[in-house]
Amino acid sequence: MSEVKLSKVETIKEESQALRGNVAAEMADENPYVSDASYELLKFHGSYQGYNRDTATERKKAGLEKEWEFMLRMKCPAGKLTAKQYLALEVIAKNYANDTLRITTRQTFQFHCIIKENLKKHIKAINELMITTLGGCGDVVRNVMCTAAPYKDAKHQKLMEDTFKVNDYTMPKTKAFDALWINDDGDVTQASKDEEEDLYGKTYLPRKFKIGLATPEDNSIDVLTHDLGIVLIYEGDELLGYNLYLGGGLGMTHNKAATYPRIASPIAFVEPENLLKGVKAVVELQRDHGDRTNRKHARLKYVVEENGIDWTKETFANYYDGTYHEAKPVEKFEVADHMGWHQQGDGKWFLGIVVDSGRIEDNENYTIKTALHDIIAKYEMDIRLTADQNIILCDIDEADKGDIEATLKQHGVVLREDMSDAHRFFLACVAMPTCGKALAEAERVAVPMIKQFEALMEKHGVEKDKIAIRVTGCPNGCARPFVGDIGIVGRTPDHYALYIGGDFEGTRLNTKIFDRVPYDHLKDVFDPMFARYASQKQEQEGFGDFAKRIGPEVLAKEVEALLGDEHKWAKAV
Ligand code: SRM
Ligand code: SF4
Repeated sequence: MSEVKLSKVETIKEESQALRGNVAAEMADENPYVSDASYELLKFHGSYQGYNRDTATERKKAGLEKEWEFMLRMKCPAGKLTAKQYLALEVIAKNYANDTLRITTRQTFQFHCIIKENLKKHIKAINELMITTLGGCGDVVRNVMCTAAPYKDAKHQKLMEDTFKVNDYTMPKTKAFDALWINDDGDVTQASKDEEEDLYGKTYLPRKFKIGLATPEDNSIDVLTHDLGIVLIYEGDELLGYNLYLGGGLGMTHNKAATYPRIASPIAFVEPENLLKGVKAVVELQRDHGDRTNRKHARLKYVVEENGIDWTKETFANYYDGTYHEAKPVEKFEVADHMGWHQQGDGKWFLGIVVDSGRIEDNENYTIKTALHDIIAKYEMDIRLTADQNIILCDIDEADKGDIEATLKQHGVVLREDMSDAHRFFLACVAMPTCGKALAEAERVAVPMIKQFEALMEKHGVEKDKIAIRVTGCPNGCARPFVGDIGIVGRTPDHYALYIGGDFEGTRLNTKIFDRVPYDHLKDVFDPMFARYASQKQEQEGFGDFAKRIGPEVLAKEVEALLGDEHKWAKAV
């Protein structure tokens, strides 16, 4: 039998002494960058090395080194932060990064443009706030998500409690993080015996692993796009237990059929006291069965899809220390809107504020960073970051609502009730200039794109319809474009593949209709589609459901017939 050739990263992990490698020495050397091995290990500590893509070509021509910089991602289970933490993170972003906080699609903050000599200071400063970046990235369980709404009822409290429980249980045990970044007397080259990773093992997982928790009434985290989606099943007020959905994931490569997005499948049900046993079984299943030879084929979704549902159930049952039960039927998922004002249930209010692409900065559109700073410094409220890159201010007294609204308006921040749904539900990933994978722009074209969609929807009288539009700079799917009503996915500079027919509730994948639409022609595709939607939609039917009913390919062919003679790109796929 030929020997299995593991991917390079497997050897790097194996030889790393529990994620230490040569990171300490390289952090201290004169280079503005690190080696390939340290690049891989740094991910586990929460950081990606990249470079400024806007300046790279010019600098190369001029014989200059790239502008190397590091991105840093915190862990922030359930998106929960205190005012004190928020205000301190603002200062850290100013001191060591590009003075912006970037809310991610997984409810945490990223910092961009950190130079190497500031990385250690940055991580240490975050750690002083009792926040870690360990496991922000890397082949471990990533930030654990749940619905961010801070309702003060038993169900939401339980959701939050469970999220923290799963997060704590899946944290890596390595002391490398403390040794490298926090304590000056830790061992930066050798792991000790008590650092053994009982859950992960020496080579951790084959790939990143994502866990999210939700209820059927509020799937605002797209729970079925997770490697492990955990859905709380209630009968009235009684928690019966948890459905475990396995094998969700969105990343793919354009025109490589072996890679694909996938919605997670219901595999098992576990009783309330067995949640962690269920999590353990799923993580171990992926640890032992995920493909360690090919990182493009290493996620749990490929294990589930290729071995089948029966195999997955049986294998889960073998790992699970308890009696196996089939998942309970769930009729439908819904998405609740947590933006705007809501009563918490304890006499206080929370306010959800839409942050364009999650980027908290003062810019020509609004001065949201100053507005949030002033409000949070004055009222010292708790904060929740949401899975759609927005922020929730909690625990607000009725009497303070007016002042808070006035501050936001004064800084040009549009409140939910004054905002179109196209704007409200728009997601854009980071993309250029920091993301090394971006094929086209996303965050930087989000605001003009929203305006285009608003104008089109208004033209056809569907501006009040909830439509989730999601744009990414490449098919890795970081803004979850394959589960929105409309997915716009970077293909080449200024060109996007288009997807329609997913549902607003995040339970159905959409379908590709065009491969390479120039940015300037996006409106030409959606103009006729919205016209037909406006005239033929059924009551309460979203655009994604409409597209699915008529057939994405039918709608695409109509656009092709309309534009095809004039435009080469207008060829339905
Ligand atoms: Fe992502 C890689 C940004 C959520 C799928 N993602 C990246 C990197 C690190 C680029 C890289 O590998 O060099 C991006 C950093 C860009 C930058 O400059 O900051 C990046 N991903 C993001 C964020 C910040 C997007 C955002 O605009 O908010 C999100 C951070 C989440 C977090 O806080 O942990 C983010 N990424 C997602 C999601 C959505 C989710 O998890 O709910 C997905 C799709 C779900 C999934 O995992 O399948 C996602 N990111 C990927 C992939 C594809 C993985 C795959 O299985 O093929 C990559 C590429 C990779 O891992 O090789 C990737
Ligand atoms: Fe980068 Fe692609 Fe993710 Fe966008 S979707 S942040 S371009 S990896």
